[in-house]
Amino acid sequence: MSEYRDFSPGSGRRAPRAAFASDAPRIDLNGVWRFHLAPAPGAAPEGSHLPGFDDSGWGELPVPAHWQLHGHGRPAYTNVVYPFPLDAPHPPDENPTGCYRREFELDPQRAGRGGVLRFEGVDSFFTVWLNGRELGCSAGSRLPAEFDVTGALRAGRNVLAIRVTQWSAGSYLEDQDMWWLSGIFRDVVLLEPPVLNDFFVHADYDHTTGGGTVRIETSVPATLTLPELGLHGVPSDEPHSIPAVEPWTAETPRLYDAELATGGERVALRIGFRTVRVEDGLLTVNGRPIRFRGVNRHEWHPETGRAVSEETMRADILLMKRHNVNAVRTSHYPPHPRFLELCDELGLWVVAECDLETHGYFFVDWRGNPSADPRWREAYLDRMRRMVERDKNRPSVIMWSLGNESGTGDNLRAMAEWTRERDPSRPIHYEHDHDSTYADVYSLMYPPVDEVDRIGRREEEPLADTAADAHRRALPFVLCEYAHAMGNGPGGLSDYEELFDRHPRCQGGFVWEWIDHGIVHPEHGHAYGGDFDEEVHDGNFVIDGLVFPDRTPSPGLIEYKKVIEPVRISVGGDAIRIENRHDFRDLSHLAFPWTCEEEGVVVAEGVLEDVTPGEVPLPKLPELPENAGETWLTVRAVLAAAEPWAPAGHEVAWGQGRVRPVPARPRRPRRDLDLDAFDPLTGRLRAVGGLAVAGPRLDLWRAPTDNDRGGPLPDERVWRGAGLDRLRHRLVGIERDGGDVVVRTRVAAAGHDRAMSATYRWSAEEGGRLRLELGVEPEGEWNFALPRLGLRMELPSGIDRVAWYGGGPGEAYADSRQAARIGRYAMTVEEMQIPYVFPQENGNRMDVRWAELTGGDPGHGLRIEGEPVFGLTVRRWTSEDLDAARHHAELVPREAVYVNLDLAQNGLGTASCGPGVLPAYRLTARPATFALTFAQVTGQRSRGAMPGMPGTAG
Ligand code: IPT
Repeated sequence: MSEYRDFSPGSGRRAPRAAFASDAPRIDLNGVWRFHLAPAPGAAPEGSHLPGFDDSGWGELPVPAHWQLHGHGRPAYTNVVYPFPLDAPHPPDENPTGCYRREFELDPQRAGRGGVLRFEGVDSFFTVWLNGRELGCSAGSRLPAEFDVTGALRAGRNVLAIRVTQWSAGSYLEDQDMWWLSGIFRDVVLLEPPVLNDFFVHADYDHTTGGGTVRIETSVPATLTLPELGLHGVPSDEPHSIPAVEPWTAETPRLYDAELATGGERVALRIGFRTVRVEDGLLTVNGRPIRFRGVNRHEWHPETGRAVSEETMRADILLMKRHNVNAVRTSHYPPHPRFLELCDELGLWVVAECDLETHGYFFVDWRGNPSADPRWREAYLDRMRRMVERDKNRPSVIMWSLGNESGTGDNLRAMAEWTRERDPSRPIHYEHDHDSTYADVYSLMYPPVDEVDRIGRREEEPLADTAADAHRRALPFVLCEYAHAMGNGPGGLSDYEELFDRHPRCQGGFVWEWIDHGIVHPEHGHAYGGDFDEEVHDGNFVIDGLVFPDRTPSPGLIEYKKVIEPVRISVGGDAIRIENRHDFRDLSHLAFPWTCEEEGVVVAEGVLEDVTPGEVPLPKLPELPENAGETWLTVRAVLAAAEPWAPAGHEVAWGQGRVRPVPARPRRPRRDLDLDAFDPLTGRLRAVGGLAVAGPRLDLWRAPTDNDRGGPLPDERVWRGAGLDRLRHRLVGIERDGGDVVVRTRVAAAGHDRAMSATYRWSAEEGGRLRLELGVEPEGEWNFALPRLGLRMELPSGIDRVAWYGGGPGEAYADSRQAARIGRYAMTVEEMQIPYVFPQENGNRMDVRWAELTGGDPGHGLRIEGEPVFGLTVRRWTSEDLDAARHHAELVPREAVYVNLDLAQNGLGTASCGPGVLPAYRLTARPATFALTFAQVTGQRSRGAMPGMPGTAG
């Protein structure tokens, strides 16, 4: 039981083999176990591995589970830094040790047949005893381990004891950016030893002939039956050519049911025919280059951590497929094996990554990195073997990844060499080998767009070694991580997508990452690093997913869905252009309904017939009256029939184009405006009609996003340094000019001489309308991007509904706005909020033409019209409240509604890990004018908020 601190990956284990279920009997050992957490391995209760031990004083713990999520010890989060000294292979002395015990009964008739005890995942090191006999031990948390129990198994009562150490030598190889969570967190099962111990399916597809070949290497001779292809009881080990098969792809996950038989045993399997190659500098499947529209997926559930149910695995895949995601990198360890079977079934490309990361050595310049230390060689190879052997029969797995962020070294090379030998059918990925000496694809994380562009043209910076350079330059390129989805963002997805479209070499990438790893917490809602008083931690860096911890899609996923849509629909001029961006499928599974909306109200609809890629003429639209409003044609691509991952009618893609412009606004007769409408001390408007307001005034501040807070020189630091979070407004003058009222102010922060002069020209128009023209003039040096440029006002708290015509339904920012479509929407103020786990700027609706904010009482409302558009944010707390809060649960509604009306906001970028806001989306300070009209809503209900209005949400 001392191996937890040596280099060896384990002892007493069976050789790794494929994951599969035969019809051999099995005993499921999941369930409630007796449990005791000792403070260190040496403190485990004496004799607690022996059958006679009295465990009546122990508690209970479910298997699979992490003990920290059941009241024993506490979760801890670090990204790169190890939470213990770099002292390999020694774990720290404070090494909580979980002692597990359970009994099971064995039918006496079965006892003689022996057994195999299989663990799918134990974090981080464990030793197993059956009936007091030590069977062996194993490290490698997210990898299976099997033990032969034949000599130890008894008829009747059996006692299984497991001791799991939280830390081990293996922990040095498991420094992934995630929570440190321990225990038996995947299934445990006792199998009758299978006759057929292992097999390796080779099922290739020849795209030139449409034929396939199947051959299955087996550990003992077996026969293969594949009824659909006319194979009945043929020797499995011989190649069988099939003249015509339907190939497996992520878009068309065609699986053939088959059966291997040997002795009396049968193994059901599902075979997918496909061929993966790197040829002519491209990664191809079945002869065609593919595009990754991927995500990095950690296994996560906010209540059970990395112990995830099949239901959760399926939920992930369905959500991915419904958001046009076609690929998963299993960052940074093999997932539960069932997940990969579901990927086979539902169709996702998988880059299967080994359970390996030594990132914390970065902080000591990679001194002592295990990747380059021969003493760790066996542990590295062991991890790779266990993954490849387990998952080799999954058609969805098209690439093996050696691990993540583990520097370089011969142990990695050895993993690659072994893998190439064992499975030449799949290319090898490893990002941190920047010279790609042992990888088959060139891969980077978080490069800026200009670098991706150079790589796309195969014009990247040369390597010193010309042979190595020639090798790498000939490889396909993927982004194993890009677009860090932390908090509000990522911005700039479409800029990457354009490069993937432009350069065949750029075969897409994997957004970092799929899910926020928040942990359900009684006080905080969702906890992140530091919430468990960890000594070292990395705060909310673990909250960086495209879905919230509860798997609600965040706006980042909605944007990604739009950016990567497999059909591009552009509506413009006098035609609709349809581009098929699938790698394999045509458009026959889609229907193309269209709607024509005048100011967001449907005036005509229909369905385009027989759509093929290319130009489709515009449908015949109704004649609209001379004074009709702005009109848009929206064409959608929806599933014509249900697919296993979504119902018929599910929207895959859409495009919109304006078919009639915004009508010219008639200038309304002006009235004289009374100075009394303004606060004489501040110059702020006091009411719109009968509705009391704290009138609009210049606002430059937003609660910094995680991306604003990232990068070498975070925007946030610049903004706070310039005092944008504490601007003061000085009234310079308020005067009548003709019938208008002109309010001049100077807006600046303590200690600074830079200022914005803001001039508000108010005019009264017929019908109680108030038009505001804001002129902004920067004074002094404003050599940085502004968070926002606009107005903030306060309305009475009775306002609770927002209806608008413009971009929606979700939030949008300059570099994350593809998913916003022009329409008419209605929501409550609460529904306008995006509940980022770590509070920050959110909820901006772009391109708003008009909005009506109303409450229960007649007349209790405000209409705002843009000239032509504005950005709209409505919330019950201020930007300052958002800025101060650390968890969503801390946001408490105030007795007012705060409304931001923006001319523009800065983009989002992805600087929390990666490049900041691109120049095109940066909001630079320059003289600007901005006009809006305000009017009291007098009807019972605003017209925008009418229920049942087509094109509305919420
Ligand atoms: C990169 C890691 O591979 C990933 O695990 C995660 O930590 C991500 O960053 C950030 O969330 S490594 C980083 C140094 C680019």
